[in-house]
Order: sequence, then C-alpha cells, then structure tokens
Amino acid sequence: MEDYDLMVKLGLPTAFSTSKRPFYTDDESTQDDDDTDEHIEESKLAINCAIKEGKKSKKNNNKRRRKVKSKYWNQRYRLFSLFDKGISLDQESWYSVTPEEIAIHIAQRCVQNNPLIIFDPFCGVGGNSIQFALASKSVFVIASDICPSKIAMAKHNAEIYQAQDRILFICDDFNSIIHRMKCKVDVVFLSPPWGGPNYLNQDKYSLTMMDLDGINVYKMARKYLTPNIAYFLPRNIDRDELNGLLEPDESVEIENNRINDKVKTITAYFGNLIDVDAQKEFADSSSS
Ligand code: MGP
Ligand code: SAH
Repeated sequence: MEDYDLMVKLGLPTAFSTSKRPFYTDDESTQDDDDTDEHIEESKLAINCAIKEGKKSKKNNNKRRRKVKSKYWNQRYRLFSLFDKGISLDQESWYSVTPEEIAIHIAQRCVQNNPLIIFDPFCGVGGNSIQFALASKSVFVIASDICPSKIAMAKHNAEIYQAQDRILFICDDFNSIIHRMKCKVDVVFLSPPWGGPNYLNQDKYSLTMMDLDGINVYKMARKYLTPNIAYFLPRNIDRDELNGLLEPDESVEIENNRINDKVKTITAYFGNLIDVDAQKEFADSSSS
C-alpha cells in the first residue's frame, strides 16, 4: 500500500513531508509548497547518502570507526545486530539509539494489549520503531522525527530489518505533529533527547533538564494522544518527579533495563502498559 493511502486511512494530513515524496490532496492549500519541496529534497539527499553509506559500510568500516568514539563503536552490534548489513547512524544516534535487546523488550511489552497503532515521535534512526514493527504483524508504526536525515536513515535501517512495510515515516516536530494527528493512537513511545551523554553528570536527572521539557512532552502526549505511554529515560531519573506526573488513581511502573546486569536505561510505563500481574505479585511478596 502506498504511503499516501495509509496516511489518508490513518487520518494523517497528507501534506506531511515524508522521506519518500510530498503528498497533497486536490483541495489542500499549496502555500507551503516551497518549504515542503525543500524539505523533500533534503530528505532525498539524505536517503541517497544513507544508502551509499550503507553500501560502502563493509568496505569502509575502518574509515567509519575512526570517526566514532571506540566506546560506541565497540557496542555497534548491541545497538543493531544487523550492523554489518549497512546500518546508518549519525553522531547523535551513536549515543542515543536504544540497544536492540532493550528495544525488543520494550516492543514486546507495548504489543501485549494488541494495539493497532504505535506512535514513535522521536524515532531517530529507528532503533525502537523497527522493533515495534517486528513485534507483531498486526501493529502499524507511525515514526516521526524532526531531523530529515535521521528519517532517511531510519527508513534505510528499517529496510535492512525488512520492517519498512509496517512503518510510516514522517519528518515533523513533536509539538506540531501531536496537534495534527487525527487517527487514534493506541500506544505512544517517548524517547526525546536527554541533552547528550552529560546527563550522567548529576545525581538525579530531572525531566526539566531536557531541551524539550520532559514534563511537557509527557503532558502533551497524555492530553492529545493516549494515556498508554512508554517513556524511555535516563537511569538517574528523579523517580519522585515521575510519580508527580500522575493524576489521582493513576500509577506508573518504572522498569530498569539491564544489559549484562548493568542498568542502562529505565522505561516508565503508564496507562494500560503497566504490567498489573507483575505489580500484584510484587505487592503480595513484599507484604508477606
Ligand atoms: P550511555 O550514556 O551511553 O550510557 O547511554 P552507558 O553506555 O551506560 O555509559 P557508561 O559511560 O556508563 O558506559 C545508555 C543508553 O541510553 C544509550 O544506549 C541510549 O539508548 C540511551 N540514551 C543516551 N542518551 C544520551 C540518550 C538521549 O539523549 N536520548 C535517548 N532517547 N536515549 C539516550
Ligand atoms: N529511540 C531512537 C533514538 C531517539 S534520540 C532510536 O532508538 O533510534 C531522540 C531523537 O529526538 C533524535 O533523533 C532527535 O532528532 C529527535 N528530536 C529532537 N527534537 C525533536 C522534536 N522537537 N520533535 C521531534 N523529534 C525531535
């Protein structure tokens, strides 16, 4: 199915710039044509670069390696097990992408209630979106990011994992796309930027330290999208602040994501993503 048909089906505005081509309905205003065309050209260029980079990546691994901090390079298969098939990453993504093992786990949790649409509005180069699409054949993923080149890379990476057919890639700002979504979203996954690797410099990381203000990001997603939210956060997050996001009678499940016994990240689950059985088991065992 063409992206255009899907966008119409999902109630998405068809003038979004996607990594593929611009889409218009006959009655849509074309006043933003120039902006959109420019955006599309940028995206096309980025896709070509990503594809070229992918093709060359086997031959040029040494060249790539020199540009990437060894700490990240050494973890490349942890980020994408199919790295050698030509996975594309930019500098920011090397330290932001969700390690594959964690992304698979989060995806499995998010598909447990058989959602139809999962929205990943900070999709980066696709670490999570790919795994959402692979986690269940009945899931459709809307993956957006403000950065056109990341969208192009995410698309390219999704093709490597053969997950592209169930992901719609859109280049847009979170603050703008949430107001334009007309379709019902069943789950939203939030993985905004934490301000780079320096997030570990403080004992407790506050959501307000994010450039986008993590409290606002949560509140906007809760208000305009769905209460079923998985929020991907630093391991030193202020947990009291997360509890402070809740309305009366709501709860949050905070999960440590470990790799080799080390807590790497945490995921906070809200709404129907909370594992009620696990919470009950925990409550029973701690009260006995
Ligand atoms: P990290 O800072 O590389 O921690 O991030 P690590 O490897 O435990 O550092 P060390 O020095 O203790 O060895 C761990 C993970 O957090 C990354 O793999 C990303 O998945 C995630 N992550 C890190 N940052 C800076 C961001 C970010 O800005 N946004 C998002 N969404 N995820 C991030
Ligand atoms: N989960 C992703 C990584 C996300 S990193 C993965 O595993 O690949 C955070 C992403 O947020 C970056 O790609 C950045 O481009 C994007 N971003 C930053 N500001 C944004 C905004 N205002 N709207 C949408 N995306 C934004």
